[in-house]
Amino acid sequence: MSITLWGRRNSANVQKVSWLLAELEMRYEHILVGGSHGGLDAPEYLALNPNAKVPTLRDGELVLWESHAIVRYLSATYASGLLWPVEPRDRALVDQWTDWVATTYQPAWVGVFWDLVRTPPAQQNAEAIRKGVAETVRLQRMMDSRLAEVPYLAGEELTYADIVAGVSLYRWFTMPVDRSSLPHFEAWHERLRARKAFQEAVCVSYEELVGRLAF
Ligand SMILES: N[C@@H](CCC(=O)N[C@@H](CS)C(=O)NCC(=O)O)C(=O)O
Repeated sequence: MSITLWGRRNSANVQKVSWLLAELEMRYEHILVGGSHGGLDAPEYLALNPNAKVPTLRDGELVLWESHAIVRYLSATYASGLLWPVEPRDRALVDQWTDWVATTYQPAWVGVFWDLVRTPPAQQNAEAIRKGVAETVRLQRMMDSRLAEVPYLAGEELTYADIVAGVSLYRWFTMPVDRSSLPHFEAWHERLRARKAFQEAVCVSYEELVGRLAF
């Protein structure tokens, strides 16, 4: 087994993969590309990932891009029954929340991050920020209701659904937003934050992204 991960540490999509690899205590080579590191338009990178984004993962002969495909592959291969349930009914719940993150939650919270953190203050649109925060909180309220019943999004155990959603937490709780009180969502944040793998992969400074729209 020889695993290589390409991507910058302050990318939320890369953090899904590095968090998961840290949970599994897997050894891998990490090549820093994207953002201020550049390299995404290099022919050798485009040959691996024609989408010219991070993350990209190589495991032996297999090359994969799209963060959710990567976490699903790693979980199925190296964490079956752990981060990837075996029963189809349990697995379906993991994928329900994972797809919801891709289509609904991540566009909302990342939109707020771009409008509020990446956009220089002089160019910010207060109304867009207000709407983005309201939508993100509405979606977090959905998670709060779910997390009132179970400790993790898909049930009793941590799965990759928590990882793809949970990469939002460090940024959300450090951004200057008006956060509503959501006790079960906050308790889930505490549970995830207690994990060494979360601290290593997700609690990463995003200082170089502040006021920077370039990448
Ligand atoms: N849907 C893709 C999105 C990938 C993506 O947009 N990555 C961003 C970073 S989060 C990127 O590569 N931006 C250009 C850069 O970092 O230079 C995934 O989940 O992997």
